[in-house]
Amino acid sequence: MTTSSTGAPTSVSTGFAAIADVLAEQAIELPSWAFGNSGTRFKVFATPGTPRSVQEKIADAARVHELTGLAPKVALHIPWDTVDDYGALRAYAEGLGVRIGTINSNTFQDDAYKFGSLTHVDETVRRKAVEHHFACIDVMDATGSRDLKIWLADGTNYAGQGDLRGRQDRLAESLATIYDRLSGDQRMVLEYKFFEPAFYHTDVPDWGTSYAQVSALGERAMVCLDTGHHAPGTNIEFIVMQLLRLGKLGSFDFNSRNYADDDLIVGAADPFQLFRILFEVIRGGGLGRDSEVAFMLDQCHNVEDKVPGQIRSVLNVQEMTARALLVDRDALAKAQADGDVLGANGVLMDAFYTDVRTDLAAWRESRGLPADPMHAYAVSGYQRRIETERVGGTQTGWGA
Ligand code: PSV
Ligand code: MN
Ligand code: MN
Repeated sequence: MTTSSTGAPTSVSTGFAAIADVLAEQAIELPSWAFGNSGTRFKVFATPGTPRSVQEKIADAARVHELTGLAPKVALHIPWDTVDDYGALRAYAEGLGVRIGTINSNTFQDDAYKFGSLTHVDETVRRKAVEHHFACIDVMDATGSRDLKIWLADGTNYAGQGDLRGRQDRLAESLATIYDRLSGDQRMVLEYKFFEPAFYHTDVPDWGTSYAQVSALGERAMVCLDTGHHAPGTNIEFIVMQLLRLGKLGSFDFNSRNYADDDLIVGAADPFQLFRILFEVIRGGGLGRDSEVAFMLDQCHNVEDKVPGQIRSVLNVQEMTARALLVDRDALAKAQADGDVLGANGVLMDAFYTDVRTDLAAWRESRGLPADPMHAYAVSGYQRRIETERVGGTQTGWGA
């Protein structure tokens, strides 16, 4: 039993049992690139055991799923994860108990894209970028992936460098051509980011621009919200609420940040923000069987081991989801209706401060999972094995 900020018992303790089934519906996609080496422009540190192929990345992702039951999908990045036979890759992944998730396009590492890709003034460059997305859709057809994720590095560094309006119009036309190529239940998700690598303007800087662009396309085009892509102080949960309200929240790229697009372990920098975001997800119907919102991670492990880094990440999402599910929504609604400012805030904080770790450990054990997946990984010998076996070849990395 816990008590509220007023000292009275709350229904938070009505308990964990009530949320167990919803928790079981949580499915998180791991980014293949989280298992590769990454770093900053100053240095990329190589780590023993780092995958040398997409198959080894998938094997690591499958290990995270095996120990947590939380990560049944792996997102790929094309061309980083190029293989000859995507049908065979799909079978390989499924043989390890995971599926291929979102396909991420890449129009930011080719010299042709120096001044833009889907927005470029030159029709030939735009065509090249559009055709890369067609190739990504071919990959989706073979892997059974539902989502094509587009993050663009397009933008300018100096005022006057580009025609902002012209670039937006060309973007709309390029996106429409790509969207028309999707079939069945395939979707496009358009990610926004307010800076970097362009530092004056980016062509999809914010949720409003992404929303305007995808709304013009149709109902299978949605917004992707990367939690690290906002100016400091932005109320991200408000954006989550608004996009769910508009039926346009397609997916998350979860990570955490202290300064910029840090891509740190989700929930590491600001667990309370993660809690607030997940509360709005739940409140808006974004979690559960009927939701189409994809929960992806977009992270880089520059100095920590990558597999346990991903295990920690999905566990953090689960822990804050559990706390957000424990919010006494009736009590909250009543306090809000009564204008009880501190009472309403107290209801939320009671759930946030509830330690769910023991309940989660028991919940995992009841499903045949290790109570402590971090510990289970540490004693499993997997890290030692990959460090011994993965010698020779070229380690994969962000941008390679
Ligand atoms: C670059 O900011 C970025 O981190 C975007 O968030 C993409 O989702 C990711 O790279 C992979 O392309
Ligand atoms: Mn992202
Ligand atoms: Mn990013």
